[in-house]
Amino acid sequence: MRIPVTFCLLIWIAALAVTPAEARSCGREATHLLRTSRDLVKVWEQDPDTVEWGNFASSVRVSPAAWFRTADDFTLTTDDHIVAIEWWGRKRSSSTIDSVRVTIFENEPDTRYPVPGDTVVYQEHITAFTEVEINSTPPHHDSHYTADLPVPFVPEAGETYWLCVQPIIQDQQFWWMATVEDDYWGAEATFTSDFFGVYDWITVSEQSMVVDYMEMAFILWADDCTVVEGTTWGAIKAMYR
Ligand SMILES: [Ca+2]
Repeated sequence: MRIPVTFCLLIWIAALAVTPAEARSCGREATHLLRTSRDLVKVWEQDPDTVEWGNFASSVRVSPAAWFRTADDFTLTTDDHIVAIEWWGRKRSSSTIDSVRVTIFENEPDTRYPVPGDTVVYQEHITAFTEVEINSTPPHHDSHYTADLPVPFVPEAGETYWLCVQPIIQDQQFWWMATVEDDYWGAEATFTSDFFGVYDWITVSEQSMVVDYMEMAFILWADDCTVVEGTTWGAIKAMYR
């Protein structure tokens, strides 16, 4: 017996109508990292160095006004939608982070070493984040931070970008924590600051008198709907190193 095409179409539409919403949403409606980690995919991972505890200034101090920017590079092989990030850092116990400015720059390869370019491709302020202390050496405290991005960042596949994380602090300082050597990728972290009169990006080791080489600790999470199989951190690492 032949079954009419229109009948089959009606059956298919009816099946879609009874499919649970979460099965079709593909995680896009649930982007809070701590609640829905099963819906997110780790696409970039530079873990913190909890042996040396290296760090470098990266923040906006409200009073007296000063800014410090440390940035590190990354790339993704597809246009994954980056919806959440993790980072680690140090601050004094008396300091409270008001919000966190996340800036992503284009890459500028045509200088004596790669640095962030003039073009800002993403900038948002995070007002909701988690802060979990992992080490205490008073008056300093090292913590692990987790946050959703207010707006997803959609990179162009294969492009290199620079991430800068700057907590906004009233009267103190924040230092972004360094990553382990095994997770080094691309170029060394770079730095600028009006406080130090450094307005052109230079490497952290060039700015510092005590740091030989440094890259920063951060993790990028993508919405699982946008991740293509084989494009996770491990695959990228194997491809480029
Ligand atoms: Ca790097």
